[in-house]
Amino acid sequence: MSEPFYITTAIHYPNGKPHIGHAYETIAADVIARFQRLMGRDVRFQTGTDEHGLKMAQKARDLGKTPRELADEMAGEFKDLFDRLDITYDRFIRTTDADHHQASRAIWEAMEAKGDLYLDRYEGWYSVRDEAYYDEKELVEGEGGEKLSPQGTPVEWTEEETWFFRLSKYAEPLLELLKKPGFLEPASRRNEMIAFVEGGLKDLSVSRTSFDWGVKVPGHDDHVMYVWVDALTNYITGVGYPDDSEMFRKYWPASLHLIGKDIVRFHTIYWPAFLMSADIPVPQQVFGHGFLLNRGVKESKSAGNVTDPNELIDLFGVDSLRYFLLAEVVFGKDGTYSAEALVNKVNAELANSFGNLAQRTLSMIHKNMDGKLEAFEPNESDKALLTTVRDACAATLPREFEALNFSVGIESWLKAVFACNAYVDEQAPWALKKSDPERMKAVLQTLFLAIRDLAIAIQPVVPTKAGVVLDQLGVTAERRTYTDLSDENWFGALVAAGHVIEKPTPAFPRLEMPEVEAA
Ligand code: ME8
Repeated sequence: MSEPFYITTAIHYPNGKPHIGHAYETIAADVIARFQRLMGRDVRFQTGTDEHGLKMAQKARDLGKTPRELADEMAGEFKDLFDRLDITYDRFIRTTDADHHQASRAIWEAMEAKGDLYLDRYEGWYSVRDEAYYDEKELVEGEGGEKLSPQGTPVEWTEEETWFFRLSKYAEPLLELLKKPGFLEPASRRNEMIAFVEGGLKDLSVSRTSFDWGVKVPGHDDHVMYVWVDALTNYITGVGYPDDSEMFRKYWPASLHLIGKDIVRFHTIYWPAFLMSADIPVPQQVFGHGFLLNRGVKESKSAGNVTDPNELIDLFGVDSLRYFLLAEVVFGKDGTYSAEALVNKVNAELANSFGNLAQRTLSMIHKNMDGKLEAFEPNESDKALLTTVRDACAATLPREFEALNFSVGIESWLKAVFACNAYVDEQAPWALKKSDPERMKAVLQTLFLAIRDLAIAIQPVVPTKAGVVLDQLGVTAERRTYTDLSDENWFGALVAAGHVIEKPTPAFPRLEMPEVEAA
């Protein structure tokens, strides 16, 4: 039986249209999901929308809509975008789903049964933008002397009767968890969380009475749960909690919660504490990726500098966007986006290097060999090239992707592409056509084998385009996993089947820079 792998993204606030940061996180999660499937794991992948809370309620009120109307409209935008981006999620969860309310009440009851919930009065600071409580000592001063959250968002003084969760009780096990290698990655995010716990944990206010857009607290209809309690619970709703189902046993604890660096506290302190309280195992890993900056400025709805990912897809295509984001940004660090950078990188690396390699090789096989493949004996330089390519595709790239070092994995792949192009220049198959036709065939077919490895390896990043190349090569859909890379009989079978290489059309055409609108 294959090993289960459960991956989740954060669930997105549908208080506006999705921006490129949302696309970035979900694409990265999809690359991981596809990679793990190709490694033979039994993957479950969940994404969705976080629809409750004051932020949603206030935004809907400003727009003259009900929160439900706003959530329906925007959840649709997120889902449509993820479908356009070829995101292979198994479930798109909405926190307004009925099974999610049931799961949220169940975890609440489990925490209550543990004696970890009590009623008291909350007095303190709250940021609606972050949906977060802050301690006085965490606040910073704005330009006009106003108090701001450490994230720079406005805070308001709040006083109301709320339920509290005994977070303070979990300081020791949380410290142990945070220090466990691999739990919180990248490691650079660990110290901040450890310092937060060591600074003293206060009990957490986990319900609200001043509005009612949320999951009702069991037995106390005048309280709704603090939005993060139900939001985090989405991860277990999606695998069948509270039922002790086969699905839950198979996929929980999650292998990986992929989230942005701004919400690490919620995922590595609050969430594990809720789970410990409810006697549910904690996730295996939380990875806090960096922010995507639009020419150096943080993309966000409130900052008004959002690039519509749909526009980027229209301009450049899905696979170009996926490739750029994964190859350009060091995963875990912040990254910068611009149309020029995207066009330049995609043209240099996909169109001119890999695309051109595949196009030239297949055209020459089509033209000079009537598209027919033959058994051949590779010489030393052919073997050396194939070893270089195989190492990159079957060893380095998978190892780096497993460790979520996407840009490093892609770099090793690209080096292998460059090695192929250098080999083409050295061997000059066009010249061999007259001087040594047998040698020309060996050269072209060596390249054919290399391109197959390269296309298989890069599938998680550019699934459609890699699929086009694999179709042109004649690699059947069920023989495209990382394990298939080491199947040495594959080429012989293709030759025996009399596969013919048709006249290829370029899988990676060059991108044009869009016209710049006058400022
Ligand atoms: O935080 N670059 O939702 P959200 C990269 N509902 N990633 C970004 C980004 C940017 N410019 N802006 C946002 C929430 N993100 C909660 C999560 S999970 C139980 C609840 C990331 O819509 C952000 O870090 O504000 C988060 O991981 C995700 O997008 C959704 O952000």
